Amino acid sequence: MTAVVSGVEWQRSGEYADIIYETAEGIAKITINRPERHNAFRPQTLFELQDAFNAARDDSRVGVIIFTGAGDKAFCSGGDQKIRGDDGYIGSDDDAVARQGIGRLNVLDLQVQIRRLPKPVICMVAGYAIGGGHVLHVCCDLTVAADNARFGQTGPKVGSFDGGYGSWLLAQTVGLKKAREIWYLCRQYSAEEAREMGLVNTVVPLERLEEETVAWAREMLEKSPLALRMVKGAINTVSDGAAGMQQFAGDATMLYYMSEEAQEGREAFKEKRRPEFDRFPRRP
Ligand code: S0N
Repeated sequence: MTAVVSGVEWQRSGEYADIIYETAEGIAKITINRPERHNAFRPQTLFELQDAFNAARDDSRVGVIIFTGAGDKAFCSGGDQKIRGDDGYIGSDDDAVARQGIGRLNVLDLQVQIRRLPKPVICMVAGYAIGGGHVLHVCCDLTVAADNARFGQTGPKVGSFDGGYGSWLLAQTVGLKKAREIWYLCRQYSAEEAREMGLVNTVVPLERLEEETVAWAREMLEKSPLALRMVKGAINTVSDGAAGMQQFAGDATMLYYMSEEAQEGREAFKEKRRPEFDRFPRRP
């Protein structure tokens, strides 16, 4: 199915109940599609999001991902409080774990996936980015907000908290004092206030939201994909500690594999000869 929005011919694919996956011009757009609950997520939403982010990662035509919510009332209002059990969110009947009565907190896997994905992810926010939905926007590389956007955490008001990226990555983004204010007081902040505290990159009129977000994506698509990958990894390495280092080191190995020097080692093994590494400079 094709939909033309802001001059972009989005091509829909995948069989999903809670999300929409579309691609166009090297961009993947992933939309949470539960507007009747302000795009709150349930376990199935998160499994589908993980699948779509994987599809975008594996598609070599895709260079940038836009993550958004359906409608103009909310990007995402966090975990679906109406299906929250006593130990997490209770999934649907076809979920074997849910059938045992065990809840899930699988948003954490999605947060890590967004951080590890070696392509820029832009969060496109119209309306609310609240609770776990706010944390998802914090995990994205960039945020483009509409002028009707509202940001905030609700955890201490509704009996939850995010002590991971939702706390310390937020603190790294807006500073310790502001992060404490956001969590302790559970206030909502306008798009302009969010921009002033460095929580979003830009604010645009609602009617220009997608056009502007696509323009940012196109600008990045003109840049070197490997350079973007390494910069994303480098920035996240500092805040992700050893796990970030592991990702960054893996990227270094990938770049090494791409060198003639590494390929000489592989060829020598296959040809059962000594590798001729003296052909390569011992760089200063
Ligand atoms: C966003 C708010 C402020 C909007 O208010 P407004 O405009 O008055 O609209 P409403 O009438 O309230 O909402 C419209 C309809 O949407 C439903 N709805 C909204 N949010 C949710 C939600 N989160 N869950 C279920 N339904 C929701 C409303 O109920 C309404 O539908 P009707 O009329 O049919 O009832 C306002 O809606 C609001 O405050 N929403 C709740 C925000 C919230 O508290 N979210 C949850 C916060 N907690 C988390 O997200 C969990 C944290 C987390 O993800 C996590 C972190 C670490 C480890 C694990 C986890 C984990 O839990 O997985």
